[in-house]
Formats: sequence, structure tokens, C-alpha cells
Amino acid sequence: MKSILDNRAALAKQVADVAEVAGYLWQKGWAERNGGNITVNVTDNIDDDVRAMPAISPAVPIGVTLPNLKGKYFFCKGTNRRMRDLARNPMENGSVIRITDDCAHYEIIADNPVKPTSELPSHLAVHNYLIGKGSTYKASLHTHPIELVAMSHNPEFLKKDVLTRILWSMIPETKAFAPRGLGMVPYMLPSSVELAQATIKSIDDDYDVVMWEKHGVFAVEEDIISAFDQVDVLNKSANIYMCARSMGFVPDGMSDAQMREISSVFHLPK
Ligand code: 2HA
Ligand code: ZN
Repeated sequence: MKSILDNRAALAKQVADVAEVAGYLWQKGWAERNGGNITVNVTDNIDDDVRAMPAISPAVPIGVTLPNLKGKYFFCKGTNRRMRDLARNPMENGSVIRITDDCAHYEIIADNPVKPTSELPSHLAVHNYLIGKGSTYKASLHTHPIELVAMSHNPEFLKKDVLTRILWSMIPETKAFAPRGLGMVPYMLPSSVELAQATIKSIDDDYDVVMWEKHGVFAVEEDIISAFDQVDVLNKSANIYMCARSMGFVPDGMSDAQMREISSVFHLPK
């Protein structure tokens, strides 16, 4: 079957990276049923031939107007689709969409009319924000990492940067590779505009990974592999913390001085 990915190596690589990450999410138990979603801004790898392609769906309202997204292209996981299926067949469980010139609708371009993720308004609002800020970030990831979600059920951990500090202090790599820590968004209805706005506010406070209380995380990065890596290192620390607690003790964590040393050696922002 013909695919938009044929003879477009850079675009095919972006989609292959999404499929790779979708497989990891399933293997880690972070993607039950249709849980989680991924969108990647693929506009840089769209050529004139794709721009000339007719839509294969009617224009669908996004629900918000996003002025920075005019004519932008995204690869999106399909709504109600499973990560484990996206891993094996990305173009049958996701699609490339184009934002129409009114910045308020999307249309599906290829390969199949797979309707994008239920969290599309959040994802696109975040991409709109990132472009507006001049960010080079192209990928956004929402997933349900078990240990991090478990920790978000403790009100103490929801206070600003309490959980960040605990997670950073579990192993030196966490601060080095998730250097902005973990933002916190209180529980809000999945897919709601309020949740999208709160997520953007938290990203604007200088977080790459934001916790949605009792639900999951939302991460942004240059590419989808890097977004996954940030969530993975943070969740690894959450797992170490829980292992220590289940052995019957509260882990000491690295000291403030040890963490300051990491920040200085790795030139970290916080
Ligand atoms: O797409 O995880 O939050 C399924 C979800 C919604
Ligand atoms: Zn979710």
C-alpha cells in the first residue's frame, strides 16, 4: 500500500520513533487499553508534494483557535487506539493531520482516516504555545506511569517541588536527565480545556514534564524519544523510592550538597 512515508526518510524516522516509544509504553505497563497519547510536529519534514495532497477527511473543529498552528502538520495517535497497536502499525493507528488556515480545524492527510487522540486540544494548545515561544520542541507525550501516578495520590507530594526534590535525590542521573523536575497540575477532567491551560502554565513555569494528579504525566521535548526518556528517569526514581518504602524505611536521598554538585558539574538550570 502507498504511504506518505514512502521516499520521505526524515518523516518516516519521526513516525518510527513514535512506534518505538509506543512499544516501550505498553511494555512498561503505562498504556492500558487506549491509555496515553502522542503528537509530533512533523512540519519540518513536509514537502510541497504533501502540501498539495487533498485531505482524506472533512475539516473537524479543534474546539479552540490556535494562531501559531496555521498550515502545521502533526503525526497523532488515533483516538481509542492502543499503544501496542501503534507500535506495530503506526499508520493504521495514527495519522498525519494539517491545521487549516483558520487555525481552528484540522483535516486528516494520510494514510488512513484515523481520528486523532481525545487529548488533541491539550496537545495542540501545547504545540501552539511552544511555537509561540520559539521553542525547538516538537514532541508531546501523555502516559500513565504507574509509580509516578501512585505518588500523586499523596497530597504532601503535590506541594510545589516536593516530589521533584525526592525524585532528584534518589539517583544522580535523575537531576542530570530530567533537569527541570516535575510540574504539578491538580486533578482536572481528562481532555478538558482547563487541563490544557493548566498544563501550559506549568510548562511555562519551566517544566518539561508535568504530573496530572491521579491520572498521568504530560511531557514535551525535542523529539519523542527524549520526551519518553525524561518520563522514564523520573519514574525510575519513583520506583526506587517505593522499593525503599516497601523494604520498611524512608530513603535518605542524596544530600542538598550532593545535588548542588550535580547541578554545577552538569550546568543544570535549577
Ligand atoms: O487517550 O489517556 O487521558 C487516553 C488518555 C486520555
Ligand atoms: Zn490519560
